[in-house]
Amino acid sequence: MKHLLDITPEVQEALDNNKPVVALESTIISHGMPYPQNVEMATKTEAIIREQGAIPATIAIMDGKIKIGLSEEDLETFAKTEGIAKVSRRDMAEILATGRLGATTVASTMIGANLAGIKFFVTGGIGGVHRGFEEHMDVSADLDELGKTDVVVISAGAKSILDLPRTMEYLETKGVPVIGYQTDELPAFFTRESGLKLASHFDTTEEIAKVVKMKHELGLGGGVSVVNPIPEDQAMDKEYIDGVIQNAIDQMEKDGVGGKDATPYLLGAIVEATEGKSLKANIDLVYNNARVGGQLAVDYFNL
Ligand code: PSU
Ligand code: MN
Repeated sequence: MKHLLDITPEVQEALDNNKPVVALESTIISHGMPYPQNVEMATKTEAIIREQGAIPATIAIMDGKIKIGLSEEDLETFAKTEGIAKVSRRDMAEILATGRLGATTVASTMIGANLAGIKFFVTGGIGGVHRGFEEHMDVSADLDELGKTDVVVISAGAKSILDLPRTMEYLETKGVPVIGYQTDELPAFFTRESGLKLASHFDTTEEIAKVVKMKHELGLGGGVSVVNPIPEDQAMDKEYIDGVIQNAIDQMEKDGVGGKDATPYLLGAIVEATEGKSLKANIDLVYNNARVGGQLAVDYFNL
């Protein structure tokens, strides 16, 4: 299916010569943040990956191809075009077949990265088991993708819009290592703590690179979740943000929103309720993930 990929020459050259490449997603641009902060975030994240010595490859669907590496113009398009499809595994074939623009989630970015041969992927937060699972059974396709697609995803954990204990149980069932970077606790995106202890944690990216290498040698398949807490001075007050999130979930239920619209709805409501404070934290934690993810990719290729 290589004909379905449109890889930039720079990324292809890096892949051919065993140089570190780091994938980035486009749903965070089109549906995760408002314009113009989203395009600034996307551009600077790519620059930070480069500073670490790796090549960034933002992934999206355009013109019937999975684009691996976007131009500045493409980033701008994904940042400001209204109505771009949010594409998870389920939606990929349709959006490719109809030639529409598609912003890739963690799940579909992992699929694109894996098809291209990219082993590392930096984002903000991953999807998970939504609160109220017993009623609506909303589990992000990101979790199943982590269970089967061999890409390392570096994030700041998952937002407490999700049911974090059930998210961890699900990942354990799927055999996904969740590795803390300089923390023994699952970070909850805006905050460093969730109260959930991790089975695995390391203080250096070199040690994590060795674990990833061993997993590849074992041929186990499936992904790895590396979780990197938001820096202390950028973290939000836990009680404050938990209150904002609870209000957003209550309002969402009243508005009858669910399915694939749930996550974008909640992200938007949180930015609004915090008057942009959450947006700043969100952007800062992506930069922090880009530093750690870029370093991890470089360390892996130096082993
Ligand atoms: N969490 C965030 N920001 C995001 C997302 C999640 O803090 O932008 C996006 C990612 O693209 C993730 C997707 O893959 O939402 C999950 O959506 P869903 O819950 O519908 O699977
Ligand atoms: Mn869902």
